[in-house]
Parts: sequence; C-alpha cells; structure tokens
Amino acid sequence: MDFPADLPTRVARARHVIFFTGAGVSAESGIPTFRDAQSGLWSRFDAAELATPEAFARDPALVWGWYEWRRMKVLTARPNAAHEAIAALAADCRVSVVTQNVDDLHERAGSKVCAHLHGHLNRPRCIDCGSPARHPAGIPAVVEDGARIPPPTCMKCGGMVRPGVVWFGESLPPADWQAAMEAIGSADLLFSVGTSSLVWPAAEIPVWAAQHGACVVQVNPQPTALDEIAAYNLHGAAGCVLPALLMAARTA
Ligand code: BV8
Ligand code: ZN
Repeated sequence: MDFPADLPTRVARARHVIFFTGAGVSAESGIPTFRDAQSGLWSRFDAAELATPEAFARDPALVWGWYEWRRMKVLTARPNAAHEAIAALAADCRVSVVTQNVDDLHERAGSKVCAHLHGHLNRPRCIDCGSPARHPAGIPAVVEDGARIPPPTCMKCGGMVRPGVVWFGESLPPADWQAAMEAIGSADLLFSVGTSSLVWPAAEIPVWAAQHGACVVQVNPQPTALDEIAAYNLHGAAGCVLPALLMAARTA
C-alpha cells in the first residue's frame, strides 16, 4: 500500500498519538456502522431516532431490544487488525484512544481507552437511582431482525434499567470529555478513523487537535467534512490502512 512519502516518518517520530475512532473502526469486525446499523426491522428506524431518551420513554422494549441486538453483535465479534495495530503502537509511543464507540473492541485488542465519549454498551444503569445494573449472563438470544425485549428492573429500587450509552440530547460524560481535552493538549499526531464526523461535540476533536498543532490523518473509505482539515486523507479501510502504515513507520 502506498502512502505519502513523508507520512511513515511522521508517524515514527510522533511522541503522542491520539486515535479518535468511530463506528468504522469496528466495521471489519462485523459491527454495523451507526448509519448502516439499520437492517431488517431496524431499516424502518433512523438510528438517531432510537438513540434518544424520548424513544426509550415511548417504547423501552423496542430500544432495549435494539441495544441487546447490538450487544449480541459485539459479543460474537472479535477485534480486527485496526484495533490490534492501534494497541500495538502503544509499545512504541504514547497513544490515547478517544472513541465514540460503545463497544469494547479496543479494550479486547489490548488498548487502554482514555475516553469513551458516548458511553459503554456494557454498563447499563438504573434510569431512576443510577445504580449500575448487570446484563443477564451469556449472549442475548436476539433474532437478526431485532426483538422487543422489556428492559430489566433495578435490583435496588425496581426502576427501569437503561443502556449505559450517551443518547442524542444527553451531555457527554465530563471525565471522558476532560480526558480527551487533555490528550489534545499534548498530541502531535491525531488519526481520525472510521467516523462520518457528523456528531457533535465529538466531531470538533480533530479540528481542535489541528488548531493545537497536531498533524491530522483521516482514515475512511469515504470523504467526510474532515477532508479539508486533515493533512492526509487515506481513503481506505482501517483494517488495511492502519496495519500497513504502522508497519511502514516501524521501518521508516
Ligand atoms: C449533546 C451512543 C448537548 C448511542 C451516539 C452542536 C453541538 C452540540 C450538540 C449538537 C450540535 N449539533 C447537534 C447537536 C446534537 C447532537 C448531534 O450531534 N446531532 C447530529 C445528528 C447532528 N449531539 C448530541 O446530542 C450530543 N449531546 O450535545 O448534548 C447537551 C449539552 C448540555 C446539556 C445537555 C445536552 C450527544 C451525541 C451522542 C449520541 N450518541 N452514540 C448509540 O451508540 O446508540 S452517537 C453515534 O453516532 C455513534 O455512537 C457514533 O459515535 C456517532 C457517529 O457515528 P460514527 O461513529 O461516525 O459512525 P457512522 O456510521 O456515522 O460513520 C461510520 C464511518 O465509518 C463512515 O464515514 C464510513 O465511511 C466509515 N467506514 C465504514 N467502514 C469503514 C470505515 N472507516 C474505516 N474503515 C472501515 N472499514
Ligand atoms: Zn434503581
């Protein structure tokens, strides 16, 4: 795979690299991206419609069933070569993973994730008292076209349990946001990997990193609004581009 001549050396010399990732980094693990998560029953729904407090209030079993379907996808998936290349780079330099994803594939590849900006599929909590809840053991038996599954109830107060993700209209977890801001303060290279750069305020992160002097490299088969900000746009799949580039950097 060919890269701009100076990019492998740029990566090799980086002291602190941020990987800002979106759903596309998990696509090659078989996890539908946010915008094409809609297949079967879900094709009748706009994901942004389902990922809201209003949708959960209106039809908790539909929304909980959607998250159980996604959790089943993640439980039956494996980290791909992109997740693994990101984890491996941490042996050579400081790496901060700032992800918009709610799956745990970065962690399962060995990365220590500095910020989960949009929460975690694996951290359900009570909508009333906020107590952490637990998913039933094993893999959800959710049929492909999705199923209405009534959410569990809180062991502490009997309230309804909700997914531990950040819905549209909800603010981002302050500690994760703070960690991402701190990383921007000292990063000299930021990879934006597999995100349509359409969800705010996360979409600002590569822009702020560039303003702080970091070199921004985008990895995405499609162009996005970030193309005009990024110093390099690598139009390819993360699972091919990242291992090849990080390998080239090792021998640069
Ligand atoms: C908030 C968790 C305010 C749930 C998600 C300006 C400022 C602030 C807010 C707003 C604003 N303008 C609008 C808003 C509101 C809103 C927003 O951004 N709306 C959008 C639709 C316009 N933002 C919010 O509501 C945020 N909250 O601002 O609160 C506030 C302030 C104070 C007090 C109270 C409230 C919260 C947003 C978080 C929403 N939750 N996820 C869940 O997962 O179900 S967002 C969801 O979409 C995903 O988590 C993901 O993070 C996000 C973006 O999706 P991507 O990851 O980019 O995935 P997508 O499918 O879009 O793209 C995949 C890309 O991968 C594509 O480009 C594709 O080409 C590429 N790809 C495919 N295959 C590969 C690949 N790339 C590489 N390799 C491959 N193989
Ligand atoms: Zn409770």
